[in-house]
Parts: sequence; C-alpha cells; structure tokens
Amino acid sequence: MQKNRIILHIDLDAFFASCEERENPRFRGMPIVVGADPKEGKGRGVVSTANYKAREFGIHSALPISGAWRLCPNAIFLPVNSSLYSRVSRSVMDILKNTAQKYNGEFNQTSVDEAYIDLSSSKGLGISIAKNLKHEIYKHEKITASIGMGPNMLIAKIASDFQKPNGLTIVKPKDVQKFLDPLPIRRLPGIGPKTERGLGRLGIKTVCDLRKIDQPLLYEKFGQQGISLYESSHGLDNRQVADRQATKSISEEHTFEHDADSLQEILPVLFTITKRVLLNASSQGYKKFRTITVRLRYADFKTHTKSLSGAYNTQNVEEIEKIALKLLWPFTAQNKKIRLIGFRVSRFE
Ligand code: TTP
Ligand code: MG
Repeated sequence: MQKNRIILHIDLDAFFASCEERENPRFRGMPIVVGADPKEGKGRGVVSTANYKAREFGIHSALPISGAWRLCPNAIFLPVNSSLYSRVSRSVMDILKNTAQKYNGEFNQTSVDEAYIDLSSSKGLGISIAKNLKHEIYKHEKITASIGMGPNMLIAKIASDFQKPNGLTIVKPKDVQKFLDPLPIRRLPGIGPKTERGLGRLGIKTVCDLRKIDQPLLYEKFGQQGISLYESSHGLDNRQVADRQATKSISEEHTFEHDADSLQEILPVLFTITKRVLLNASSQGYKKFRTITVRLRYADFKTHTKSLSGAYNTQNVEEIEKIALKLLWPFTAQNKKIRLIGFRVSRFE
C-alpha cells in the first residue's frame, strides 16, 4: 500500500439550512429547521437538518418535527427544496472535482454534501489546497464547508467533523493516535447508540479505552464489527478514494428513537429517506437505476429486505415513494414493533 497518503474529506455545514439561509438573507442569525411541516406541533415526519443556531435548542437531523416545534416554536420551519440543494451540490462538487484533477488526485462524492479527494500527489500543498477550497466554495456558493485532512479516509472524515462549522482540521500521521484517543467512541463511523451502550457496559467510553481492548475480546463481543472497531480505534483504514464501492448503491437507514408500531410513524420517515437517497443519487449525476430495495428490522432484530427491479428515474420521486411503501407495507402490518427502516437504490445506468 502507498505510504504517506494525504486525504481530504469535505462536508458542507448544515447543508440544506445553509442553502436556505443564503437564499433568504433575512433569516440570517435565526434558528432554521428544514424538514416536514410542524403543523403547530402536530406534524408527523422528521427534521432533515437544522442550522447551528437551531442546534443550540437541541434540534438535530432525524428528530421528530413535533419535538423540534416544542424545543423552539419560533424557529423558521422550511420544507425541503431538493432542486435548490441539488444545484448547489453540483456546483460545489465541480469545484472539488476540478481541484482533484489539477493535482492528479482521485475524487469521490459520497453523499449530497460530502466528498473525498486524494491529494497524495500534491507535493506538500495539502493545507493550502484545503484553505483554497473553502474559499472557492464560499466565493461561488456563499455556504461554508468543513474540511478534514489526514493519512486515510477514516481520519479525514473524523477530522472534518472535529471543528464544525467552517472548520479545517489537519491530522498529521504522527499525531493520529493523539487525535483519536480522547474522542468519545461515538465519533468513530459505524458506532451508533446501540454499540455505544454495549461498549459503555464494558467501561469503554473513549477511543483510548477501546484501543486497549484485545482483538479477540472485541470479536467475541461484537463479531465482525469488533474487527472494524479494533482497526478504527487504531486509526487504520486501507480504503482507496477511487474505490467506487460506495456508489454501486446509495442507501439510507433510520433507527427510530423509540420503536415504531404504526404506519403513521413509519411513512413520513420512509418518504424522507427515499427523497434523500434520490437527491443524493441525482446530485451524483445518476438518472436511471434498476433496483429499489427496502429494509426493515423489528425490535427483536429480525431483519427483512424486499426489492423490486424495473426501469426507474431518480426524478420520479412520487412513483418511487409509492413503490417503497408497497414493498414495506406488508411488514408493517404484522403488529410488531419496528426498530429500523432503510431504503436503497442500485444498479445505476
Ligand atoms: P449532514 O452532512 O449529515 O448534515 P448537515 O450538512 O446538515 O450538518 P453538518 O454541519 O453537521 O454536516 O447531511 C447533509 C444533508 O443531508 C443535511 O443538510 C440534510 C440531509 N439530511 C437529512 O435529510 N436527514 C438526515 O438524517 C441527515 C443526517 C441529513
Ligand atoms: Mg454536512
């Protein structure tokens, strides 16, 4: 494997909300929540994102919109305007792609507002390129990005989140362990609330705690995931930016804060993640795809997936939402509590 790689991870700040703030300067400085209609606290559905001002009230992505209303009824509540975000995303991604090309580096967009660039061939210019990218993005699109730079994709990703918003965090290879050790384990990709609780029961709270656990014990407790926990706690990651694995399919999952037991609760969430996946796909230039898959996990962890193949277009949002519902519906009619739902599109053309 190549030594001394330089990888950037770019993640736009409060992306949907930043686009709205830019379009409506009169909202600047006010809490903004983008997502479902709150209907004065009676609305179903969830928050897509909130700007940093609204986050001060405890509002965050995936929170039920009714909860967001209770936390801050005076916030500006706005619906999701996918075509705006898609336009901004494409423009930002063009800036990133051009820079990657200029320095002979690989580029990979991993979501509507995130991408990696491999700058290993840039001969020590990594930091100034990162600064320049932030500047260019702001100049052209009037929104801010946070950037992380590190020796692999894992470290770059954690670093981009480290000083949000408008952050730039550089982690040199020799500082990787020093950077990771004090972080709460939740900062490692793939650790959700459940694994966090499982590790907490073993007294593991920080990456440093996790790093001290032997691999066999982690394997015994967490199976295959234990191996990844070991690797990420040591800052190891061999993935290549050019590896298109991530875009063979695009998916999204949602774990309910409290297990759901009615279609009324599930439906708005299913539609939210469906929209997001389609926006993500179209912002990456995908128009046509052949397979739609839904996934559902009951509270007892029994998991089911169901797919349908045909000829689909990422622009036909309503048609695809209907198909997702049709696939998921039989599982929701079982009188069983539901822990998680997921939606995936694959086989792009
Ligand atoms: P993120 O990059 O996860 O979040 P963000 O850009 O809003 O905020 P941050 O500054 O922490 O990066 O997601 C990008 C966009 O995707 C976000 O603006 C809205 C959308 N989104 C949802 O619709 N639902 C979700 O659960 C999440 C996490 C994001
Ligand atoms: Mg973001």
